[in-house]
Amino acid sequence: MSLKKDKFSKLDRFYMNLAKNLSKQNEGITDENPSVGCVIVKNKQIISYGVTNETGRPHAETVAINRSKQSIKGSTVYVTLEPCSHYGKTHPCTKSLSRSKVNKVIYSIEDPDERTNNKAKSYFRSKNIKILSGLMSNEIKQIYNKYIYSKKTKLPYVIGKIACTKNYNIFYNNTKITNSYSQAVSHLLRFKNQAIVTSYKTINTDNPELTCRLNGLKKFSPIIIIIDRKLKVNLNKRLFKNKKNNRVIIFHNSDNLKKIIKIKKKGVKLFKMKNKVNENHFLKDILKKIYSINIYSLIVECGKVLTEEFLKKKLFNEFYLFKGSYNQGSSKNSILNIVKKLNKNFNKKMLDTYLKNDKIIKYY
Ligand code: AOF
Ligand code: ZN
Repeated sequence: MSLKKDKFSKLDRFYMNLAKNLSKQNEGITDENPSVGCVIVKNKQIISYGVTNETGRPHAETVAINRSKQSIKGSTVYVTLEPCSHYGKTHPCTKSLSRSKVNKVIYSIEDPDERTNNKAKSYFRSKNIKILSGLMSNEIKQIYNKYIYSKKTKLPYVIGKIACTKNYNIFYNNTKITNSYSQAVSHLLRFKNQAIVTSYKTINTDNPELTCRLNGLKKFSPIIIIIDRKLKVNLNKRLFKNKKNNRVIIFHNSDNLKKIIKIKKKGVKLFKMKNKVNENHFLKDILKKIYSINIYSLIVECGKVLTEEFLKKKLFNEFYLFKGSYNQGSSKNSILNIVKKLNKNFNKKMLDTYLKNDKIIKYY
């Protein structure tokens, strides 16, 4: 029996693994663009590396090309994602690499973006540059699962989140029911995703800030999207006092001109949804619109009603249940129905991180 020879060497794996780790560095802060890692190797030495820049540009390959202190002619380039071939906000990376006369390109997975998908191979071949793909593709696909889902379905990847007491009650009025470790994880979710979706009710009752308050990371806070069909949101709340109002978007269905003018004065963007007729598709239509404004990942952080609505319509891709360590509250604030549905519809696992006495259950 003949064994099929692996087209990749141990060293290829080593360099691609470095590129993979690099790509994780900017995950969540490259806007709608995926965070890509790139390592350039010449004469068995790493001569440069790059990761997609904050806010998505320049791309990883350009960062690596520009960082190199020596010519990259004759080198091998390892990239986690197929180098782009399209003219978007930046020049195609395929062209930049070919112009630099690299010898070989190894990328892991194909870019699902239609503008560039599966185009790099024929381009590099036409330029006599060796090209291989598929290295560590199973692992690297995991990193881009939100991006791939979003490009394929033309919808954002939706992550639900809710916090409850040990006996499954939620509280209003900003009472803390989970500890500071849980809160750090919830802020990490805000850091890693582009937007937060919430309801006017949550704004009016909890008065949340909805920022990422991990040390030094506030500038990477998500865009805030409020679902407020009848424009009932209270404009005196904390959210409208800070200067980031241009990062607040309200989806509504109202003709209340007076309120519309007041909201616009605050610098908040408004999107009016048409489908009064088909109430059933309201959330899905909002998600489609959110994708069209270049948001590919979001967290839904709201109360019982909107969470249940998302759940009923099967719009969550994954869900985090944060559970405090005390029995508190009253059963009128119970989310047991939600928990039952989550248990029925998803796989679950306990989050593997230190949380003192709290628990976070990931549904996926
Ligand atoms: C790469 N390297 O580091 C990234 C790529 O609007 P643009 O011009 O910035 O293009 C965005 C698209 O580029 C994005 O949808 C994806 O297809 C690709 N991302 N490509 O060669 C990178 N981040
Ligand atoms: Zn590119």
